[in-house]
Amino acid sequence: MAASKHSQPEPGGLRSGFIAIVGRPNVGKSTLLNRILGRKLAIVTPHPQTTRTHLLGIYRQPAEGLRPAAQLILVDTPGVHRGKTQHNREMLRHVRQGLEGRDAALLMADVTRPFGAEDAQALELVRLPDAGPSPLPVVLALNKIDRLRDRRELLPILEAWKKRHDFAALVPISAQTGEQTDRLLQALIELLPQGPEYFPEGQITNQSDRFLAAELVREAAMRRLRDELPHAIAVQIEKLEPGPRLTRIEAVIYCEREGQKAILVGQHGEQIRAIGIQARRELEKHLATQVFLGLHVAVREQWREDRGFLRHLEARDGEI
Ligand SMILES: Nc1nc2c(ncn2[C@@H]2O[C@H](COP(=O)(O)OP(=O)(O)OP(=O)(O)O)[C@@H](O)[C@H]2O)c(=O)[nH]1
Ligand SMILES: [Mg+2]
Repeated sequence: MAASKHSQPEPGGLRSGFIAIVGRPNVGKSTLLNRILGRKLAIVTPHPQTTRTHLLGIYRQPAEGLRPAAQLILVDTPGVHRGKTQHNREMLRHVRQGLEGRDAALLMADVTRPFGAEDAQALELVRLPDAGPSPLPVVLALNKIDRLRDRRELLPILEAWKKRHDFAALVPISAQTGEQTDRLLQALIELLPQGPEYFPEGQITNQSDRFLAAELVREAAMRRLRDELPHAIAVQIEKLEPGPRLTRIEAVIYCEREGQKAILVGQHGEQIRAIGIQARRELEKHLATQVFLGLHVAVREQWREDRGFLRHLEARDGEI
């Protein structure tokens, strides 16, 4: 098996497979997914623990020159962290599921931050995924190089990482500017076996519009909030009705306390109105249609410990 895994595809053959992106919160996993796909699919905010489930993004490369035809399915996952709530545990379960049965893993680290416990935990997860006995090839992306004052700072960071694992490749990148992301992409495609087209032409994700709509509302809200509040919200889509000229969406933003609700709504409803405007703009881009967005705010105490509510959220927003 292992030998055929990395065999060259036959002429005209397709390289295809799944690669999970794993790393501590806030390293830029979702930014990289969007960069490679060339469109916004995963939400991005300045807050850690933005991504809460795993999400597939399907990238296609036509054969050109030395480049093989490829279908690379990237799996974005929640940041590996040490939170203790039921919700935190569910997020970690999504990281493990994101790694299950994949062809390789892409570990991401942030060159502006020292190696920490969460990096070690992420490395441990990709090194020994529950999925199986044979080790996955792991590529390391050292992200945010645009923030280094001097590129020579990279050398000791690279050396230290090389000692931690026998990586299939190490690539310094900037997911934000796109620097070296193509090189990284080609290193990932190199690892893919010859395989089938897993998804039909045109499909870019496994997630439904309902899921993506909830994510875009959550992104708009998280971007306007500070401190602990971004982590205390959850979004559920109550209605998503496509019409000939307009899609009607009703969404509920849940928070945990009345005081948080007051902040979310803002004075005279200013905050919730601003969230709505931002979310509607993103939804219209994503759905390529006009959108009417109705937003409601509700309190659900301790929802992060409420297994039933967490399941309910996931089931309602689930995959297609
Ligand atoms: N300067 C710089 N900022 C970046 C880069 N990549 C991502 N960011 C920023 O880092 C923050 C986190 O990015 P995300 O893509 O949400 O990170 P993530 O790893 O998906 O985070 P979680 O979903 O919380 O695990 C955002 O503010 C991004 O704009 C980069 O290459 N350079
Ligand atoms: Mg993310």
